[in-house]
Amino acid sequence: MQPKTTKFAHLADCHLGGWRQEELQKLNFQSFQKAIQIIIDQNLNFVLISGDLFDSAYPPIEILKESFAEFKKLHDAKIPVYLIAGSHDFSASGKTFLDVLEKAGFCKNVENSEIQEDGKIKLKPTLHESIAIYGYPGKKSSMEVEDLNKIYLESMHPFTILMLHTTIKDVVGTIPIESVEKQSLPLANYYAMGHIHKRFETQVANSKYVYPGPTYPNNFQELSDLQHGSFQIIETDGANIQTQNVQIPLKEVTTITIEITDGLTATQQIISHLDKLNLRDKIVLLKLKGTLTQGKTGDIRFSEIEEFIKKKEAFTFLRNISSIKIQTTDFQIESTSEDNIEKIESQILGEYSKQNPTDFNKYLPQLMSTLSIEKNEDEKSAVYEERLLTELKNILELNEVI
Ligand SMILES: [Mn+2]
Repeated sequence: MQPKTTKFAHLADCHLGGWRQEELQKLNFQSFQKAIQIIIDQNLNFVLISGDLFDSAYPPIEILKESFAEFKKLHDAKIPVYLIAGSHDFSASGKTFLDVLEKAGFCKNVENSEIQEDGKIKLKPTLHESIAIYGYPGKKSSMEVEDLNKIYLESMHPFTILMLHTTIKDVVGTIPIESVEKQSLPLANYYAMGHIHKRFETQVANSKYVYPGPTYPNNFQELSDLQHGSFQIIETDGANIQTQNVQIPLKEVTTITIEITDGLTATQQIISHLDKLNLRDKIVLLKLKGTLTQGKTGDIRFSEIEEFIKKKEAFTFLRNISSIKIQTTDFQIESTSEDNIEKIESQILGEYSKQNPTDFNKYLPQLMSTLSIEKNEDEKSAVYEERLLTELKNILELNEVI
C-alpha cells in the first residue's frame, strides 16, 4: 500500500488591512483571496498561517468582514486552518480578532504552552490526524526570542510541524537583530516560519525551515524586491517533504531609480525620464538618490509628478526619497522616508538606553506601541480604557499587583 500523502499550504504575513493607499490595501487583500482560491481548487488538507494574518490586533470592520468571508470558504470546503499570532496581530492582553475567528470555528490557534517550574516552556500539540502541530506566537520587538530558547515539545510524533513567528539567524546574516539559532529549536520535520518578509528555505538533515514570503509585499522596499506575494505548498508522505513556492502575480511592479543633484530642476528631469516609459497599469516605484548641491527635496513638485504618472495610466505610484543626501557648506544630513518610522524609533530608543541605562528601558518599545493604540470607531471609552489598561498591566508585569 502506498503511504498516505498530505498536502498543505503555509502562509505568513498576510497583513490584511495593511497599506494606507487604498489601491494597495485592496491588492493586498486580493492576493490573499487568490491564495485561498488556489488552496480550495487544489483541495489541500489544511492551511497554516504563521502570524501577522492581520496588520493590527484590531483590524477595521471592512477588513474583518471580507476576511471572515474568505475563512468561511475554507470552512465550507472542510479545509482546517491552524495559526499563531504574529508581532502585528499579537496583543499583550491576549485579546485579538484571531480569537473571534477561532470562536466562530474558522481556525484553530495552536499556541498552547505551559511554563514549568524550572522556567522552561512546554508546548502542547494540536493534532491533524497523525500530524502534530505546535506553535509559539511572535511578540512585539522580538520579545519571543528569549522564550524560544526555553521551549520544548511535550511529545514525539511521526510528523511534527513547529509554527513560529520569529527570525532565525540564517535569514539575517550579519545584520544585528535578535534571532534564534535554528539548531537550538526543538526537533521538528517542518518549521513553518513567519515574520521575515522574504522567501527563504533551508534543510538540515530531515528538517525543513521555510519562510513563504508575505502573501503581498508590505512596503515600498518589499514591493521593489518581491514584486508580488507568495505562499508555500508542501507535500509529504511522512518521510519525504516536497515544497513549492507559489507566486501570486497580480500587477506588474516597475522600480525607477533616478539620480538627482538639483532640487530645483529635479521635477522636469524626472518627468522627462518617465515620459519615455510605458507605465500603463503598473505599480510605479520612484526611487530618488543622489546628493543635492542645489535646492532641497521640498522643491521637488511631487504632485506634478503624480499627475503626470496618472496621465500615463499607471495603477498606482509610490516614491522613496530616503537615499537623497542634502549637502550644505557645513553639515550633511540624510533625509528619511516615512516608512522608516520603526527604524528611527528603535535607533533613538537605543541611544537613549545607552545614555540612561535602567531595567525599565526594556519596556519602552512595547509601551510606545501600546500607547499608540487608538480608540476604535464606536468603541465605548470605558471599553477602550480597559483594553489599554490591560495591555499596559501585562507589559509592565503588574497583573497581580493591581
Ligand atoms: Mn509580518
